Amino acid sequence: MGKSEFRKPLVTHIYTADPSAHVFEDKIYIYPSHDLVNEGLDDGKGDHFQMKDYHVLSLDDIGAVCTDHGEALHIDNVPWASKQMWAPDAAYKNGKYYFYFPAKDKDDIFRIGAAVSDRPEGPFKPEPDYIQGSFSIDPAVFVDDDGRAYMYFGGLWGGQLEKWQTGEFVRGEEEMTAGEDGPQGTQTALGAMVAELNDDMLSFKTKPQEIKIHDENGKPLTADDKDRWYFEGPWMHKFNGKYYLSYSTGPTHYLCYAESESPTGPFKYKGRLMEPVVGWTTHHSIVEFKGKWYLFYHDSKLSGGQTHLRTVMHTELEIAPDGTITTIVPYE
Ligand code: FUB
Repeated sequence: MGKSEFRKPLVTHIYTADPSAHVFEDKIYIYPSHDLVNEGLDDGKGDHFQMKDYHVLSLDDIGAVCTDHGEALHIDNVPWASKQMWAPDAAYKNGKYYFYFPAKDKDDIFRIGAAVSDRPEGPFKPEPDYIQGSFSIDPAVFVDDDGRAYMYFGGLWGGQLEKWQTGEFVRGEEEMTAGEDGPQGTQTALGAMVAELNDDMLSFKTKPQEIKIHDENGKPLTADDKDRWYFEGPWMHKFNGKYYLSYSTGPTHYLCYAESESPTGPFKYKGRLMEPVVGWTTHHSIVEFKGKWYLFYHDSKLSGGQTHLRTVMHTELEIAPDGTITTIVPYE
């Protein structure tokens, strides 16, 4: 398939975003957010993202018609959650499919929940409480070749990551502008968090630790390095034995990636994965299918640029033997 055949909405009957793609049962399953039209304010704190449920999509093959398997989980069935079901992910282990999702709890604090199914498309049965020790948004679960599973998570501003710098949630002033309570200027930027999961895939084995991304001189990226800093949307892929953490830079709208010898880092910044798309957020996943690599991502073109009404799509990636990814220019 050429570039023009890719890079089109996978479905148009609903708005979808934040696609986490995995190969299960020889098909590509896509776990997106389900964007809804709403009156929420675009205030930099994400209040216009008021999602209430998840649909699972799948592709039998590249170029096939995308199937919507319908609602896989609704917020009304999650006892601990109050609102804002944001970017999810899924994993397979021990004969079960695990679905991970962030939502605000009854105290307006983002937590990460888990739900289980026998089928990749769900429906998923949520656990009664969120994963203890979890916080912030955008879970991405990576199961390594040795069977160990890691959850990457965390997002700034509306995702509340900077409110956890002391290890406890510090609410801050209501009128505070998004990001004011995080590191500034030449201070070290905050990183994504990583925690190893227990074999039950429903609890943390290790306390979440912050991932540092270093520049070409071995120095951690700083808060003013906004073309390269970590903002949200972590994803992990392994290529030729090395680990690649990719992520969104938020206000500068890039997708970037960094390389490590270990799934928990430290990582060295390696490059830009994708130039900005129409819309504010970029959020992606990377998956290998039948010997080729694909990027799943979203833009806001279908909704005329409304930042909270997005559509998932995919394209092929070119990865060199040393892990370097050719930067995607989305509309070329
Ligand atoms: O979909 C809501 C939020 O927008 C996600 O959690 C972020 O990654 C951004 O895409």
